[in-house]
Amino acid sequence: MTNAASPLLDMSYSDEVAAAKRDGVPIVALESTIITHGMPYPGNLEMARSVEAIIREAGAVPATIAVVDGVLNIGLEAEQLEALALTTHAMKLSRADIAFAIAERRTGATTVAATMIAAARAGIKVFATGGIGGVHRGAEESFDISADLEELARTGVIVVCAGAKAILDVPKTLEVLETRGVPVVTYDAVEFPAFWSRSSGLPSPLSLNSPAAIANFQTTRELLGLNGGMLVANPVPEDAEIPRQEMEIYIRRALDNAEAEEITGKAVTPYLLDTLFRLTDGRSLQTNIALVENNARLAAAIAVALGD
Ligand code: PSU
Ligand code: MN
Repeated sequence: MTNAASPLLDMSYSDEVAAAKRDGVPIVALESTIITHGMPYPGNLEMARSVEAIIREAGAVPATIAVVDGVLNIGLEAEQLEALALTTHAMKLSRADIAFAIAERRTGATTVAATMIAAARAGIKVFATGGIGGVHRGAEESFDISADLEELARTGVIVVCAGAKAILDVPKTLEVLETRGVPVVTYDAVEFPAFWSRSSGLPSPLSLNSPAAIANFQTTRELLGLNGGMLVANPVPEDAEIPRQEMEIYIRRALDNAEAEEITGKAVTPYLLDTLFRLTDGRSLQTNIALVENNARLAAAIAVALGD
């Protein structure tokens, strides 16, 4: 059967998000690749539910984004969220293939890049996640640079993360962001954070100390006619962090395994995250959940400060 040509994008809002749009309540977008490819079940579902609850407590509405059977969902109902956390066949969608999943009626989880595209389409300006994709170590050979960086340069959404994971080449990731004109703003610290660790050893290009200042900065960029997004880096809470030196040992081992097993392309990030989960006896997952929760809180405060 071929689908009849339709002028409308197959996009659907959850009841809660539809009401928030109608009533002008601030909305925070959430990605779904972190659920399907970033964490094992049931930790993934626990994280997804707790992050949504934190956003509601902060006076905003969560919109977890995913393509389910060809429908681009902006906000998932509770049963849909649970089903997605249990799915083992979801595609990992970025700019290159989000429309493929819709056109071919597939189910897929959105990465940072695809979530930004969907959020912008739905008029949502703030998005919370854990870590962004970036320039992989050895990118001079592999050319493995996440499409997340290019998306930040072109799509006007504020992305709140815990910095770049040290599985990446963090200095090169910051260089690419600078070249592409993406502001990198660390919240309440002068050092750019490294996901599981508060420290990367690198100064943050910019720092701001309040959600209102971050909102005002993005509004000023828009007034100046600058289209792209902004990366807000929020250091992991101290009581949940794994120190950099300790993490580096596990990361080297995970990278060696990835090379020995010849893991490439889209599979690289999920493979490394899973290996680190096992090497740290699940501690990396607890840290990951704590930092996403922390980011959800800040993203909600920024959305409230933006007033939409
Ligand atoms: N970092 C995490 N967990 C994740 C990801 C990154 O700690 O789940 C996901 C995000 O969805 C991010 C994507 O956008 O991996 C980047 O993948 P790639 O490097 O293939 O672009
Ligand atoms: Mn990649």
